[in-house]
Amino acid sequence: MTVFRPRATLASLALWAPLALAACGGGTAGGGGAGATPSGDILSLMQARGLSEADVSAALMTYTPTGKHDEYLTFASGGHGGQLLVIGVPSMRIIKYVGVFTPEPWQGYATGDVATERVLDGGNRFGKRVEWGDMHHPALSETGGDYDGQFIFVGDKANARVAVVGLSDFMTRQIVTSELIQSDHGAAFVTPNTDYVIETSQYPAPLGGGYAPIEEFNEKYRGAAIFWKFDRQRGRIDPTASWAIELPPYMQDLADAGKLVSDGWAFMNSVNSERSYGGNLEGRPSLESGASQGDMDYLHCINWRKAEELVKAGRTTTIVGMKVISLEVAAAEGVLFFVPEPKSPHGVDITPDGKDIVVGGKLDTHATVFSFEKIAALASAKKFVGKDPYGVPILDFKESIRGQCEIGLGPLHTQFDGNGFAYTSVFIESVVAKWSLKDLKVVHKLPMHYNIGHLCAAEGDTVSPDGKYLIGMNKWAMDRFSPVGPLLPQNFQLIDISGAGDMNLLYDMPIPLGEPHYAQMIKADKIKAIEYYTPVGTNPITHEKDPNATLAKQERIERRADGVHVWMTAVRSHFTPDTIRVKEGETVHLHITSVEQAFDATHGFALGSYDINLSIEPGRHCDVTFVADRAGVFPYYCTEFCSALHLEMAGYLLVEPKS
Ligand code: CUK
Ligand code: CUA
Repeated sequence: MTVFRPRATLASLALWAPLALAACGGGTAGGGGAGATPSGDILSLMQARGLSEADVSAALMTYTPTGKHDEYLTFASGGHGGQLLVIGVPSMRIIKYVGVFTPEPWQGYATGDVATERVLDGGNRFGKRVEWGDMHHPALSETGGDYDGQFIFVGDKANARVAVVGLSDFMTRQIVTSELIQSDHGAAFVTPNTDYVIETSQYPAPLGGGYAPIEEFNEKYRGAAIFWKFDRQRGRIDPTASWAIELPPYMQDLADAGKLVSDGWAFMNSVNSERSYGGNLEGRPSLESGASQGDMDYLHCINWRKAEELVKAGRTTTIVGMKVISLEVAAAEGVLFFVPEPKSPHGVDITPDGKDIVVGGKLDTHATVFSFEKIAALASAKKFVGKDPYGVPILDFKESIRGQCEIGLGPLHTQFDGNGFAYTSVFIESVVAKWSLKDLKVVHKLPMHYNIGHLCAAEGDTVSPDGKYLIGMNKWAMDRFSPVGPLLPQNFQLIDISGAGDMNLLYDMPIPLGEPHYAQMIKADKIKAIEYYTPVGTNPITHEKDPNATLAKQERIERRADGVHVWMTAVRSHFTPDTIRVKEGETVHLHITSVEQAFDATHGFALGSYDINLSIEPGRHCDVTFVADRAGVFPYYCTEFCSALHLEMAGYLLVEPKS
């Protein structure tokens, strides 16, 4: 049994001294230090729970007492769950799920509510609704390269969609998609003032969604980078002002926008310069082995400011409604350059000063640090070592890099603190490697459990990262949590990176949803969320008073040419009207307004068998349209326990049979 002796780190915790004093029932004031002795109560608690001194130290750094808020909010992708997760840091409490690519009944998102159904329909592919998405990379809106807390954008890899989520109410406002591309991965990434949201395809296919035999892969299959124009005033992407650049049929991977000195450029890496397209039952090598034959792939460097000029000058062709700069034009006009990068790279991350581009090697043991200054100089001097088969100029690898950091097995993604250190996830080795950007030397490795993918540091993608916290987003959980069958959660591990030296593991948090890929962590006080919708009857998508908003005493039922309209209000603890009579086969339009203006006084509206569930937050207006095609008696009720008479907040839809 080890005797508990507070270390300097423990004693230096601001929380520690008061806790020790309180626990000792007063004790001697004297600034904590080595003199602060834990009470018998704390010692026995530690013994009973088998906690070490390091455990208690970690607990003190993450424990967030009742009523206290977290310093940071992390927005994590919910992977193929299609939802966005909001997590408090350092407590690692899940605060919200935001329905984005998937209907979310609790929020009344696309489960009958017309406004949100339309948002989801914005992402329809080839005329069909898609009710799930594979969310990979959230990107907070930026002003001057810093997160501004207004919006967050996310990409759906499977269906090539990008969504806009408003952070005044954490609602998905818009989903856009272009059939130009059939998948994405380099999405979503924003330029430093959120002029553009970048979405880059992953798996090459004929542009626009047509068919071409796979044997014509090199000739007919292409990638593309879409630059979605964001209209901050309207809080919407403007598809008509958006454009794309055609790319060769390599598999473009992650992207990042330049900042400060490299503002105006975007970078994305790629795998499969071999242009392997599989066929392992047809006598060709499998896609995977064919794609990893060569030693180098291509880092794509895009001068998007120049591309923007070409678009303005009309140097585009239009494919499925999207203006596209052809590969030929992009290569000839100095928009697109390639730099070789080590075998099967994965992450590409721009340093906070915008000077360097860090690429993780995946099948290489290095993080390669490319110099923007060198790349830009070679590009403008037209100093090329050759061209790829599509005429894209290639710069010399050695002349483009500042150096390489020997990281370990399988470096993927990199984040930064504000103190000159980079943190790279090392997938195969299952560690986070902390290394110095100055001399490119690893200073510490912290084991992860297990197989880390992305990592996310406080304000980590901005021009001024905070350091402090890092989250390792681990792909496997294995023995970390209670067994729950073969499908296990993933494990987000919170790491203290505040010190100049070693990193410290603080907390394990299971993520029982999708496969979260990436996250961004923002200072919580940057987010100005509303407490309720005002004025009463606000449509949460337009943020304007809805034309069908219903105030108290305006409730009514009218029969019109297009069906039965019900203008309804919800308030603690009744719906008005609470009796709705219709005939079988009639179309029913419900216009429901919560006339509440009280914080957290949310009502729900569930109409079972008709597949309708709404969340009617205070002041929110919801519309529903359905055909009453089943005769019978259908209760509707409030799904949020809103008051002592919540159970009585109900009514009946009476559908009278035709005959
Ligand atoms: S990816 Cu998942 S670990 Cu989609 Cu950014 Cu690298
Ligand atoms: Cu309203 Cu329960």
